[in-house]
Amino acid sequence: KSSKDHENPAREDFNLRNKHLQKKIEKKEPDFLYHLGLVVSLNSQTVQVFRDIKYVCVGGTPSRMFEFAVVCLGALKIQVPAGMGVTDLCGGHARYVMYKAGPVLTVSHGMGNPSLSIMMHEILKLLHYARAERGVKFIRIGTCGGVGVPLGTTVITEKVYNGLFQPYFTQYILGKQVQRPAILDAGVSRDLMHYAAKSEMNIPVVSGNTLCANDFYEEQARIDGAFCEFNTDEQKDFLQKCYHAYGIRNFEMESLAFSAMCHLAGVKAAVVCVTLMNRLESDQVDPEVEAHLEEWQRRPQRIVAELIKQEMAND
Ligand code: R2B
Repeated sequence: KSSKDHENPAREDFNLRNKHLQKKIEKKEPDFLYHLGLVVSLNSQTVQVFRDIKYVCVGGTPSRMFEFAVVCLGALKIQVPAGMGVTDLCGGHARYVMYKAGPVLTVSHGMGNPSLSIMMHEILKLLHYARAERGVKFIRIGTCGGVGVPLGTTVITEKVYNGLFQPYFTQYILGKQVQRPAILDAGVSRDLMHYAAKSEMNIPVVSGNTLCANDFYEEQARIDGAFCEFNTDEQKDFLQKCYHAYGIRNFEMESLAFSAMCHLAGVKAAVVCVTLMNRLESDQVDPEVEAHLEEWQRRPQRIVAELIKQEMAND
């Protein structure tokens, strides 16, 4: 660290609690971020481009994250040099895609906590090697199943629960269960809610709790999977319990690992997802939703882009 870095608290390292990684860095050994397809080391040329990142926005699909990078370029009025498109910054054979729009990094994470967690390890290390600001905000934008809210509603998550209604992400490490608190940043969520609720946005939005499942079918109380060993009364009881006893307004599959890893790294995080169905009414996405899908999927993007635009204007 330079002495200047010590003066600026925002330049503190991420909480990467890994003494082995620290040794690797001290020995100036390169690190292969295999799933991003990048070989990096502290301050190396490859990582310099990530140094000014202030927002990391993640979402399931590559195309949505490309789209969001384009949305951010527009919101921040950033011109891409002529002839240069928005290009994927991941290397060959990568499992994810990653785009940069000024201070915003948009990254795909695939489906489920395990897929997201691999991306998070490598992105956190990448930002650490780049000496990016610890004040960076992580925001997940995605789709989900709503619970008791109209289709197309955007849910901004307050608390995240696992399938046992516990607010932590469980990992099995060296044959033991390790429970990591799944904590989001109330301030970022509140700011997102503020921008989302502006009348000109015209976006139905609620703040509520999220159940993060490790499966799309049985763990989300669907009866239309290849297997189902409960009846429809049990299904209804569970869904009612989610809504009334736990304030759950949506189901998705990544917010546990996302919030727990952000909390562990000491970065602020929020989750903004649009509902494609109401689980109190159906298990499947209605084919008629197809006509609205594009506009609905843009809703979390518009809210997050507005937050970024306003914050960057006040920076
Ligand atoms: C929402 O949509 C996907 C499942 O269809 C999953 O990634 C999620 O959380």
